Amino acid sequence: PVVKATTLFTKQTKSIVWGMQTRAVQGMLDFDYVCSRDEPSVAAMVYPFTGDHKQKFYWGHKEILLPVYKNMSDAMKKHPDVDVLISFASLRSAFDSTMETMQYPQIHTVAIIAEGIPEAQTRKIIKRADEKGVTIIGPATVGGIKPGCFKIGNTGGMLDNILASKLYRPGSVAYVSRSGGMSNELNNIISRTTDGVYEGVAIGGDRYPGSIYTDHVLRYQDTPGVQMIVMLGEIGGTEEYKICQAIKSGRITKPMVAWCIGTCATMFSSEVQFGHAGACANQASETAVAKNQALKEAGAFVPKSFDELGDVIGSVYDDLVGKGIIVPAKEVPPPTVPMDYSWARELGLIRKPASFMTSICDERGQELIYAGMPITEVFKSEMGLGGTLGLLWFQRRLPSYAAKFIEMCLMVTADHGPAVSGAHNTIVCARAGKDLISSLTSGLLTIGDRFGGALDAAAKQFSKAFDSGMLPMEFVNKMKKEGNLIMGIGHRVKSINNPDMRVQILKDFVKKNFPSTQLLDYAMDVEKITTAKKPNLILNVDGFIGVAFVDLLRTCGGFTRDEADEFVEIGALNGIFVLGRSMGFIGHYLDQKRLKQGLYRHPWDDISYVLPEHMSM
Ligand code: Q5B
Repeated sequence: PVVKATTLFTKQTKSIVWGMQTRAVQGMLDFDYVCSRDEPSVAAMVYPFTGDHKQKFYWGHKEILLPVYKNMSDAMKKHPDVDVLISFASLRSAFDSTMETMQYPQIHTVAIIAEGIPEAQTRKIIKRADEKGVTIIGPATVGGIKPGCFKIGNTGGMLDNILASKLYRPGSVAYVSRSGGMSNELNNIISRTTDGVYEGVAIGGDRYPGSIYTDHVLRYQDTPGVQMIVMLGEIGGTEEYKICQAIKSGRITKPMVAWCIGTCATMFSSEVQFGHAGACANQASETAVAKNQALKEAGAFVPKSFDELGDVIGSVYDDLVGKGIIVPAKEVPPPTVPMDYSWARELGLIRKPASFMTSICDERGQELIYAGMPITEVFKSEMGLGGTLGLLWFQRRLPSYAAKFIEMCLMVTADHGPAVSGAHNTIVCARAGKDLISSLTSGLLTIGDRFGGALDAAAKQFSKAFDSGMLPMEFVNKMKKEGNLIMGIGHRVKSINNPDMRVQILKDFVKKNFPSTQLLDYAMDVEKITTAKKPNLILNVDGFIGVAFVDLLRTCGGFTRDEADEFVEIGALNGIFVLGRSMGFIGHYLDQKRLKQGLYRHPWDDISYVLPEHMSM
């Protein structure tokens, strides 16, 4: 096999990240920045599922753009200085993409993060890597870190952890572990007991890791900056014995602290498979206890238990400092990296006034919440459309008669034929070739005082008169004297001789179910007076819903008087007509499209042209 590099990462190392892992890339860039690197360690990303484009990242306080390539060949061609590939490819695509990566001689190191790659594929990757002189880190790993130089993906955790473990500058201790999680624990232990980590690699938990303990330990032995080595082995496999051999043969001369985790396996009567695929002892020599014993006998510093690992690392380090082999460097504070807004917020370090406030619906959690009620509960309680509207418009779980009344209002206002202003507009718009939303809104925009939008005004006028103790006759006369129409009174086609059944249906229900109908009774007394003047001056559908709704809000028990008045004030009641009639307008739109109706042009004979006479000077 071709000889592999001893130094995998420097302060100039550039990498390509395979996969759209923007958080991991930002983590690498933040690490680079606190390490005072001159340039980001990520040159580009490769993601086959989008076209070539650029992604925005932060470099300290500045925003920068990194290229994303669809094809690996383009990325390699454009970035010949890259020699590391970090693969976030899934367990399904990692094999093909790693094999492709190794076609490019510029690549010396590949980190494979994916877990669950078939062992047969990993073995092919290892064979090809040996032929090409490529160091593989992984699969099934978080990667590795070289303080001051380079960080693979998510290794070392978030920036606060990197800072706490002083991973922004090199120490004298290099480590190798299988587990990515435990590598972070080693970062912590080593930073607390020594001058810090020089380099750390997690080789991954698979039975066939792309590189083994020995590969890295021998690299560390040959790296001048490394003064002591830590190996965190584990139950399963026999790789640790190669280290024993290397110590005994004198290939490893630097002090070596070692511990194999999984010693508790001996407490079980049968064989234990730990979390990693390779973490199972198939024979006595593969147990953690046997390997720890062998390492100790070979001359490694082996603690009595994992708890004492830090103490042993600390005492070996102190000894090296005492001998003058390690001279701790002066601490230089790293440059500061601004904290991400979302993280700072999560930690409660900052606050910002929200631009929006909302109180009816919350979709952020596991379940959608309507005014405090989870959507599953909304359905379980069978509150229907009326109850749902009660939650979203009035923020109350309304009594079932109220929910039913709302539903009836929506049903009776759903449509009143093609001739009414709104439906007419919707139809004309649809026939002009417009889409559903344009046609619908064209109809909705006609709703106002004269057509369909008199509910709130009727509620206000009638309740004001009633609350001030005005007699119905006084109210009618006052409005007449002031030259004002009474909102909710009058209809173009309906009259006492042609009663509006919609109003009749609602009246029957309200009379039977509402606790009180004071305002409705008052409005009906007004109607007696107006219809005596003219039979079409009935309490129309807008007026009926308006006054009945006031009775409902005031007497259903769910609202204070102020709250009830506020809903009328802010125009909630016209919403009932708008919502109901939207059903009809959509129906008219679909109808016109289905009937393939062409462009409408109003006939001339139906228009009276009243232009001014031609004027001569
Ligand atoms: N007079 C609705 O008027 C209409 C009077 C009045 C006192 C009144 C008119 C009106 C208030 C607004 C209102 C909702 C324009 C209507 C709806 C939905 C719909 C529609 C559909 C659907 C009808 C004749 C005489 C005059 C007037 C007097 C009229 N209204 N006096 N208070 N409110 N109402 N809108 O028939 O002495 O002869 O000069 O504006 O509630 O939109 O189906 O079509 O479901 O789609 O054109 O049901 O009432 O009457 O203007 O010729 O007046 O009655 O002062 O008196 P008309 P006009 P005088 S429901």
